[in-house]
Amino acid sequence: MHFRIVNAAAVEHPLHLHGFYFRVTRHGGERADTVVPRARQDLRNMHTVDIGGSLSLSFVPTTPGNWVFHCHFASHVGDHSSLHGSPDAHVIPAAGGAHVVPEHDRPGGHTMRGLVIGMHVTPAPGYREPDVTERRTMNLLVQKVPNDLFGQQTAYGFVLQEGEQPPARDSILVPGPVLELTRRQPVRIVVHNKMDEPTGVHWHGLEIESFPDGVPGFSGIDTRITPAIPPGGSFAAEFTPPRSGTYPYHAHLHEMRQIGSGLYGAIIVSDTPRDTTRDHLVVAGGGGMPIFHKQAPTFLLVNGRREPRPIRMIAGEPNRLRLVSIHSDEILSFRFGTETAVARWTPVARDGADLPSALRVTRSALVSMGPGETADFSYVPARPGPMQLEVWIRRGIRIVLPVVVEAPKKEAARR
Ligand SMILES: [Cu+2]
Repeated sequence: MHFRIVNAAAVEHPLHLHGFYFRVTRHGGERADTVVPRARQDLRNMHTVDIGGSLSLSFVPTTPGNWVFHCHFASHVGDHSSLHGSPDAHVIPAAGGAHVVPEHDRPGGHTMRGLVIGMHVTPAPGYREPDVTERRTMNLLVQKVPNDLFGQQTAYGFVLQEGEQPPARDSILVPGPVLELTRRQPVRIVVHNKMDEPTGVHWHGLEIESFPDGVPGFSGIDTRITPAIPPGGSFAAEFTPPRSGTYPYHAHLHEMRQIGSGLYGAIIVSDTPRDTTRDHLVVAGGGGMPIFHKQAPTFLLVNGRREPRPIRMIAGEPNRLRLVSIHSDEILSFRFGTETAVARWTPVARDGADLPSALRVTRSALVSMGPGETADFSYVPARPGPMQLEVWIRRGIRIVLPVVVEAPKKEAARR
């Protein structure tokens, strides 16, 4: 499939393809259209197209079912961006009573509107979904806690059940718990909705089957469609992650409210257990309902806090930084360095996929990412001292995550 996209709107759009990676073959602006050489085409499931920009992308739809290609700004795929519900959800008398809302826009259908394209990938004859009985099971609860965000707003959050007893009704984590998965190990993530409103969870960027992909009322094949998880209900997402990398997971229903209020987290798929003393995860997202039209104040949290806990590194040792940008409605900028100088890091992965060697070029440690984008970098600190990772939204909210570089211990230095 080849898509050619022209952004004629006065705002950028972080575009996301479910189910498959694509390659950007050309990108353009007001004055030029640039061909991307094959060696520099990385695998992406997101690309932010600039104002007045254009984009050519190519992908092969290898897994059958229903898939969406959409803008990842929550305000661009919700009720705000459509005429849904006005003046009558079904028949508009002004149009002679003849305007009937399309089938997909009826109650019980999916809730995405605006900047979204639905695609049906037809199964090849004889296609059968993988049938695996032995799966590692995780129980992921979705809960709400009133007045838990800055004492004002209801916090929404995930929590993993450890052992037999479910966690307390008022326990949540923002961001959600890190889902540490092993590549090629089948999992069953049972999502239990303990809230008073429906939800659905998307495992963003994982190349899995359509049914567990998590778009309520749309994901699936033929008549087997993912339902919204009702209050008190549960949904078993069964899949086998095929690729090691860094991914977000998040609510895929009423995204503005649910992601904005805390229903987001990170998935890390690995081949071997991670050494978390030098493999660092940074999840930047919202902490409260964003305000439509992007007026301040728009909340931002880094690892769930306005004053995030420091990361520790040892001089001379290689570190991996995994950055996840998952605010519901804002592009986030990241800068790593000392207070006065930008460091240089080496990009190693984007959107969960390892980068080709032509793109693993050490450069200034600055990156901007739309909602859902992830980027991994390697960095070897040269000397001990204070460093920092800054994260900000253009209109001014800025959070500083301290990075403490320590001198190597003597044993470690001798090894
Ligand atoms: Cu996403």
